[in-house]
Amino acid sequence: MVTISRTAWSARGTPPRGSPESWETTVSDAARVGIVMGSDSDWPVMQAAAEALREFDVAHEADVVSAHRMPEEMLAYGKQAAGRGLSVIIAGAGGAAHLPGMLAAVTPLPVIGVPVPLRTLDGMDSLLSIVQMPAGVPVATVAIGGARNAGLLAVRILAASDPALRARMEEFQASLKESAQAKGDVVRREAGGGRVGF
Ligand code: RP5
Repeated sequence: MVTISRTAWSARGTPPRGSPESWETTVSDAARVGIVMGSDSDWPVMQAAAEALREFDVAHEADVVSAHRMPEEMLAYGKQAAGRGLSVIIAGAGGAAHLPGMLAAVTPLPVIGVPVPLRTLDGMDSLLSIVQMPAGVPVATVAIGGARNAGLLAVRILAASDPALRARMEEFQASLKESAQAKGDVVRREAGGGRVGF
């Protein structure tokens, strides 16, 4: 049962038939990863997390759950996340970015924080707000604007107990290696040199 999410995006292709309300419930109940953010202005950054999850066919939901503007709903989201079947929360926020830490305070699930860069301070404020958690309440913080890595880290967390997903992550890593090697080919060709020993 969904009590918080009003707007959700699914990784599961075509939405099931039915009313918008039942679609939302179906999508959110199936989600394994919750992507939340302080404002819709964070979405252009945060959608990279959703894209990464989609690449691995990991069902997810996304919504605005502001720590400062809707604190009761934020706490309810965090408290209900595990019971709703989520396994990982990705939380992005900018400025005084308290959302990831506050969610980590009320859920036993792993929380990945994404510092969203705002116009001022280049995202350093967001980064420091998220990364400097007190002992006992961890938030796995990715780089400023690093939502794609947040999505990939969520996949790795799920893959630790999901052999099929782990195999897909290994394939992905092999493809990264191939593309890095292709970049080396370009540099060596332009530099007029040969292999450098590996
Ligand atoms: C933060 O304030 C949000 O996470 C967002 O990064 C920032 C600005 O929010 P808006 O004023 O664009 O709604 O809480």
